Amino acid sequence: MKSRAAVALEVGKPLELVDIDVEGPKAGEVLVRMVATSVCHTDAFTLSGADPEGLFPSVLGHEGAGVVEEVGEGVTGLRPGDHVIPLYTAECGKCKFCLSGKTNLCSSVRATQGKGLMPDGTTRFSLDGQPLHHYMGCSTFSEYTVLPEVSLAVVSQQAPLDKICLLGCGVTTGIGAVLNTAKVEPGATVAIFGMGAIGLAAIQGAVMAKASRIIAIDINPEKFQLAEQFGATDFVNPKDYAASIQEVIVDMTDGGVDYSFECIGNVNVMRSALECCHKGWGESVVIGVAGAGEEISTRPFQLVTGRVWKGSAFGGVKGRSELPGYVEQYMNGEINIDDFVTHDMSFEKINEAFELLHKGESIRTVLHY
Ligand code: NAD
Ligand code: AHE
Ligand code: ZN
Repeated sequence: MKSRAAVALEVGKPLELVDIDVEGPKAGEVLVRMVATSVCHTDAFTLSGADPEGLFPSVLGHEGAGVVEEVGEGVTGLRPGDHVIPLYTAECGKCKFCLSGKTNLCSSVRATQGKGLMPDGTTRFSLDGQPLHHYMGCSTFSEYTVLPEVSLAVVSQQAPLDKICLLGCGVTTGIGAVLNTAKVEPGATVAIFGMGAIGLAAIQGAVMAKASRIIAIDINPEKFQLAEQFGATDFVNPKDYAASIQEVIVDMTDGGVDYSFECIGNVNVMRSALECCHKGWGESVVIGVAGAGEEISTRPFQLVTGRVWKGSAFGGVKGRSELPGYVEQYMNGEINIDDFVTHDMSFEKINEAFELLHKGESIRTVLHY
């Protein structure tokens, strides 16, 4: 079938709006009609070429929501008409990772997903006969996309798809990193670096966890108004200080924070985030994505003296079993998604959504098919 899509043909170039060919779902796969998608910093980062693992040409996008159109042979957990959120972190429930009870990372489709292919090692997308790569197992920048069954969460039909699409990455990642990965406890002090969707969602998670002090850090002071609305208590622009940002935070907090979160993807800030943690117990969670091959560093003494460095993918959330609950929490008013949507536009304007994100003018632009 033909599908409207925004294709990343080359590194660093705007996406091309074209009609691509999409093959129907094979065994264990599902054809989904996307209704809404947003642009996450990770899509922009991949398109920029800063991550050497980025594959081209490809159909990017991993934060979306849609409706099941057709299921392939052997698919039993979903049927046409189901409302779904694509998962870049699958959940098969059977692999060593899923059975460990220790992680949300699932190995069932990860190897082929990383190569931009479906689990059978082939692609369902092509343009004028030329194969296109899938992206993060989702490819939400095509109106019709094909995913493995294990990469879809079935959610309430009552929930607006143009809002819950943000649970496909940004909102879930930030909240989950605080509640699942760090397990922030009531009264704790928290520093959050980067006030994009991920950082703002981490603020929301810290409020849910009843943190006593939530320090919002960004070099763009325009972001602080929303940070305050989400519940941050302190606002720090590193550019306002001669001292390092870790020194500033340590001074503000009688020796450092209990928890910090890096939501930027800058390895130098990752170091600052670790080093602003309190001696003896402070924990820092890396959420930001740096390019493959980049490295973080600190003095081992930072760890010897009790600070802990962790990372979090999709907020530690197991998508198929836990994401429907996040949707319910949104419907009950316990999770705010609406305030992340700073812009709404038609899918055809997708390159504008990338520009707004680059300029720091949007949190999330929701694109409607
Ligand atoms: P964004 O671009 O919307 O926000 C990043 C923010 O960081 C901006 O407000 C920017 O002004 C700020 N910033 C940039 N450099 C800074 C610095 N040196 N000091 C302080 N602030 C600085 O991005 P986003 O969509 O919120 O994503 C944030 C990061 O999280 C990205 O690296 C993205 O790839 C990553 N991410 C990771 C996961 C995961 O599962 N681990 C999921 C989603 C996104
Ligand atoms: N290619 C990069 C890593 C990319 C990365 O860390 N991706 C995040 C999701 S970002 C969503 O916006 C993730 O969850 N990774 C887990 C996984 O299994 O990919 C590199 O450094 O290699
Ligand atoms: Zn993302």
